[in-house]
Amino acid sequence: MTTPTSSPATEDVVHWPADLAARYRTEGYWQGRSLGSYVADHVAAHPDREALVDGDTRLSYRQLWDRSAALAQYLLDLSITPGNRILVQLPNCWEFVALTLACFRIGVIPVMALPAHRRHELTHLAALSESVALVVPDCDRDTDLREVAQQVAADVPTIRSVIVHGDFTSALGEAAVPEHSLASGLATTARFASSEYEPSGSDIACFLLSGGTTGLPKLILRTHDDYAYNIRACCEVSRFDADTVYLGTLPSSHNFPLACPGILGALFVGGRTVMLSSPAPERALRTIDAEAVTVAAAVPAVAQAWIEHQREHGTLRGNSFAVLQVGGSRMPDELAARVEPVLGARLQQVFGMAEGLINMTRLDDDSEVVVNTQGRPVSEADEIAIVDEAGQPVPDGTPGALLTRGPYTPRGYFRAPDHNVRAFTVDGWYASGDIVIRRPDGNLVVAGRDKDMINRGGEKISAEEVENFAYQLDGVDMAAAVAMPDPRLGERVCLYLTLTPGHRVELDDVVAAMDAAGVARYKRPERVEIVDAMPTTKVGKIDKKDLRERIRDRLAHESASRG
Ligand code: OOB
Repeated sequence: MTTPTSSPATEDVVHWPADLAARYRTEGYWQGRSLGSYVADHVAAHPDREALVDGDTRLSYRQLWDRSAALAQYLLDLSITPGNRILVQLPNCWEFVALTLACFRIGVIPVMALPAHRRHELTHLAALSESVALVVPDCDRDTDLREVAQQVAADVPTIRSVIVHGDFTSALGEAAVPEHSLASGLATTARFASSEYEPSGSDIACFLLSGGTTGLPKLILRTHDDYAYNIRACCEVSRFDADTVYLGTLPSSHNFPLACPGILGALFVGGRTVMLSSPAPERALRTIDAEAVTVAAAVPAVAQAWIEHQREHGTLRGNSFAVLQVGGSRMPDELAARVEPVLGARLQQVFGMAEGLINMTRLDDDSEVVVNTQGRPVSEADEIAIVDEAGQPVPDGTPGALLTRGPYTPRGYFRAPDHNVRAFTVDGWYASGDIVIRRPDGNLVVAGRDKDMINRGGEKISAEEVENFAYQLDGVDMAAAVAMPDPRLGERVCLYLTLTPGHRVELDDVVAAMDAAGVARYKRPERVEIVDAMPTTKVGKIDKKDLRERIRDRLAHESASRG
């Protein structure tokens, strides 16, 4: 342990109770192995089998393993050592997989930032995790991420280096810390002894990000043991095997495409992953045929785009495509019913969370279940409770708040004791904030939520975070961000404001304030409604239910009057 930041302090981490941890070990849920070791088995068994495809790059298990060793050595050479955190923000590319494996092999902990994150989010995540390095692409659309990374490094004293993927040659304005290139990392000769670095099952494997009901995302600590079980349980339910060809097209740092079973799942079973930088329908459907993809994962908005594209253009002609997993936000039943007839792939609904619990419909469920429910827990060791406002269990068929515990659902967020008190019960149940109905057959239907979040096509936006930006504007008295329905994305952000007399605030002003603060674009409100007063509940809180209904009715009225 070479620096003060080399391992998180124990008080920052909430562990499973010792008796339960012992049970999870004895019963084989936790196998005491590092995530990398599961992939290593396949490297040894069939080194030449193809593991990863990204455009023209095709890597066998052996080649992927060697590249991850080179990157691991590179991290070590940069004095990034076991227990250190690094903030990783990469698009879907083979280097993401090689780097993730590199971290898993030597116990460096990747913090899985999203490609859309900008200075505001990256600074918070780097500071909270005390990251020692940032790994970024050179740019994302029109944003120079090298510049952004240096701004973050200037604000977060633990950061010692920035590692750039892509063009690295042009001069940089002002550098707070030295830049290095991922390409030179890949050219490094590995010299480290694997056995010296092999993490144990209880070591931290990675940090995922919470969907965000509070101002800024919380960090979810996943251990090698629990995440490996998450992946294995999902592989079993999704029947992943050596013949699986998985299309990784949702942003890989999300739990769903990463580990449910996702990219890592395909590598756990000796299958193959095809990385695609965007889920745009034409290319995605062509890739499914060209690479004989068997399974893909999509959010409902992406599934809808694929279905429409297929109907119009008939792009998909082959017959490899067996399963389309859909999750991240509620899939309308009518859309669910169109998947198999149009795309020829069986639908698997996935209702999961980065905090743990994953529910899935089963591949041999009746169509009625697959179309109308979001499935059931993937593990027999998952505990779920559906409760009313007093915390009492509700009968099947009645909506209630979903609580969960289990071998891959951690007991607390990292360094968030105050928030943990609210998000977890004293008995360690995680309050998901989802309102669900359990049917007598055990399948769950997501009926709503009681968390203050907007789910924009699977991307989660904290209402509080948007409101905080509105409050920075002159003349804003009260602000309330709510979901407004959208036929494509499911929901978008509508911001209700009350203003001090004589002031004017428009959508552009809010967006400009968020842009100036370096906030990810997907969090931008897309409509502002000015009202004289906010409706309030009996206890005097802003009545968001009322606001959601108002904007829903208004949109319906506007669309009716457009004809
Ligand atoms: C996935 O993970 P997160 O952490 O981005 O978001 C979790 C939340 C859930 O609590 C729920 O509110 C919503 O996203 N959600 C769904 C859903 N899947 C997720 N709501 C309705 N229907 C669904 N099928 O989104 C995630 C993680 C792993 C696998 C799949 C999704």
